[in-house]
Amino acid sequence: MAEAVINNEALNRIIASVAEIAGYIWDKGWAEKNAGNISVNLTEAVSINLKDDTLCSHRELSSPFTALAGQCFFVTGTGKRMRDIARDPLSNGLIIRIDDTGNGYHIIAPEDKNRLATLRPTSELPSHLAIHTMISNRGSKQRVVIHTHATELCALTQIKELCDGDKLNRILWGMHPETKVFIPKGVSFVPYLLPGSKELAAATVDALSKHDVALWEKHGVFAIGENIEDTFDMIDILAKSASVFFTCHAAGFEPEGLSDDQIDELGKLVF
Ligand code: 2HA
Ligand code: ZN
Repeated sequence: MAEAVINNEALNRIIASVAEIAGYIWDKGWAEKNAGNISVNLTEAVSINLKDDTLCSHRELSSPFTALAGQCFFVTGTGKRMRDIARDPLSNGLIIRIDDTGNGYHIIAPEDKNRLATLRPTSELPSHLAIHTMISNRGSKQRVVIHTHATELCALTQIKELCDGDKLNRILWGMHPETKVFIPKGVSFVPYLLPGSKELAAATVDALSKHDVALWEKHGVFAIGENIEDTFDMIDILAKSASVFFTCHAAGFEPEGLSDDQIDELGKLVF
């Protein structure tokens, strides 16, 4: 196996945070079976020094990611359950380094060859790497990408007349003051496309170039952030707003919502 030298302290902190948040996602009921996936750009946080990368297991990517050449990521494994990632993140996820051409990647960890035979990155790897490329190109500090099936947000995009960014934001901001405060740019709406497809990856990159959260029609949510806690919190806050909306409807009344002036006032708050 590869002679990879990893700065373990920084890495352990990040992996422990991934495990903690994966557990919350499971507890929330957003992660049936293998639903959802997480990736974290580790390039600056850890120094992974490949002494001999020819010894690492190498795989081709379905399309090249040249801008990410040499960058390292933690990615959850395809078919892996959030509840298992919470318990044992490095048996249910991988650390990969995009090779110097960007056409493939080396698997740095886990170092157990038997597990490597079956462990593959998330089926949404094209979306994750396309988003990391966009983030890397614009030089922002965001490092984390979370995809999950937040039930309340999935339900919102089942309402055809709400499938529009402006309409979704008006409802989400209106249901709770914290939503405008913590997600001031709101969400983008991505019309339904095949999961795992290049088309969905391209549409998601476009959506996340303007917002930190994208709602995938009838599927789930993608969010980007500087650390995994804050990224999860944005999804949690949005899910709260959606939950208030549905609770009011279930109780038989149309929620009044905050007024435009109240939402504008919240947008000016500085923390
Ligand atoms: O990881 O959620 O969209 C499984 C999925 C695919
Ligand atoms: Zn999904």
